[in-house]
Amino acid sequence: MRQSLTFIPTLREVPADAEAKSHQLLVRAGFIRQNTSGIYHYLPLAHKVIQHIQSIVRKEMEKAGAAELLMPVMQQAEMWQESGRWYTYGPELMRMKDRHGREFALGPTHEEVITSLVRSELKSYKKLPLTLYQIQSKFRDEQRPRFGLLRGREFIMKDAYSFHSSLESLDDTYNKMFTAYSNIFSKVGLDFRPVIADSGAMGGKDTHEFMALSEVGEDTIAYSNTSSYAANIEMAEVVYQEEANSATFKELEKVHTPQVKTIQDVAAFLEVAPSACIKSVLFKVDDAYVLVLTRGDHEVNDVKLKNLVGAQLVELASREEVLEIIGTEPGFVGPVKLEAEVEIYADLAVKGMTNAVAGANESDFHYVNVNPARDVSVKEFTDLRLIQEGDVSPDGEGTIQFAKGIEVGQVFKLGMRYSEAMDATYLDENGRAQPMIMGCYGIGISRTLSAIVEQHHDEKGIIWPETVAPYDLHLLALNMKNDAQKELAETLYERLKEEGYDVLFDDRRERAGVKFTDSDLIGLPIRISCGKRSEEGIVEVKFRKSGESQEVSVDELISFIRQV
Ligand code: 9G3
Repeated sequence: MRQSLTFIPTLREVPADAEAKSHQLLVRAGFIRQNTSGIYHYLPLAHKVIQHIQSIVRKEMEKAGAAELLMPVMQQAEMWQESGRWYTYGPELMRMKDRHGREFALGPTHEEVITSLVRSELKSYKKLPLTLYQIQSKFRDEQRPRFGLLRGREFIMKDAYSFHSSLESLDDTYNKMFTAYSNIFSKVGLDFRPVIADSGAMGGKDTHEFMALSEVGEDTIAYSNTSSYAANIEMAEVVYQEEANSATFKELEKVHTPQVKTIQDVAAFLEVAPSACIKSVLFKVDDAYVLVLTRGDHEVNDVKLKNLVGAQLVELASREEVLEIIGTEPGFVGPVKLEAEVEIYADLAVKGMTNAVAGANESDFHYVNVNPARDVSVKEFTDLRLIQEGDVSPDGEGTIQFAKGIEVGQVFKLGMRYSEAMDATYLDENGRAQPMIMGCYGIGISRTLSAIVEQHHDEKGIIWPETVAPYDLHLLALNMKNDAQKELAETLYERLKEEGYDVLFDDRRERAGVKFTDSDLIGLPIRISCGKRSEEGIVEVKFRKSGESQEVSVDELISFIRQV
């Protein structure tokens, strides 16, 4: 493609509203432009990268036995009402009306749509398993779109759905998809980790997220420094070593702690370690309240709490609610002699505590010498805390470290969550109607593009892995007014295309400096410059990643390029 014909509006200055590096570079290098908040144009170079990513995805979907289709973006409200999600999703679900006033959702995902298609077409167990996928724009009205394509309101997703007559068959497809995802993210050049994740509102049980490591990632990954264990921090279970604690229980005693509220302040005031304090936090779970106890130096993992009590909604009780339910202000709440009718759950680490400090449920007072076994009626001791760096890895190998990740893919075992709600059944070998067992599998295509840039750039611009680079080669005629340089470049342009290379030819009437700067920004793997030595048939070949360059005679150029 000639640069004088295409559309690559590069910028010198960094766009003010772009925080993430990938957002800055994709805008400066002329790959994307924002239309409005969270909604982007994919300009020609970005569109090429998207096509490369999609073709890698399609090859792996084919290997996994998935067939591509394309479903409607406009989704009748009735389907969402059948699954119940019409009522559980809020403003994030884009809704619209047609000319007859009928309600629709703009597809954020397609569980309802694919289930309604398959249930009307597929009747016999002989037709299972079936895996279908599409690559399509999705719509989610994010409250805070940010970081360019990383969190948009309209984005491109590959979403696949599988249908089974047995859990074994689901496992088989899940594993095939897991392998396909690992191949895809390796091929596009991402440093990624599959992590154990929480299925959240999706229902179903097993799920893994594929995380591209990056400081701008919104998710925290807990991973072992010696084994392959990795989990979304929400899901990382904590391994407890019961410490033998032979301390004798001392007499419970109420002490005056005027305006001393936080664990740090209480510990300092009473001259004990935070780990000798019990933190008591009131949560609202759906429309009930529970008191959760953790050791003073630990944090409650509210996803574990949510899964424990089976709530839809888990949130911290407000100051007003604490005053109303417990009768004292936050900071003096505790589990001892609690009048309030709230259940008390405690993290396992609390079980072994002796002679601990806790709020006295009275402003300006705490208890010392609290022994949970004697003084507290705990409904259940269980793993309720957030894992911390340095903890033992749950698989027993190594210790936990944290990393930030960008979720670029997710695989779910859905079970019968949708087939039961929508009566999607098949006739089994005995002619009995059974709900289909489902799985679903997503890749954020546009998010993957940004994640690649996050991991592949330097201060001069993007460094595209050659598997997804918009073009293989960047051919520059440094001075188009110089006949020797222009002729040589034109000749090479034709030759390289004949050899099957995808070539971006900078034939613009611009100064060499502008061409070099743009070329470094755009980040194609190899740059061929026709400059001063064009008369001698010598060009400069430069590698974007290593920065190395060397002079090559044109008659060796093709074989040189081929070998690299
Ligand atoms: C909605 C809205 C936002 C959503 C969803 C539904 C996320 C929703 C989860 C999934 C699960 C899988 C198939 C591909 C892989 C991921 N955000 N999810 O269901 F209505 Cl507004 O999308 N779907």
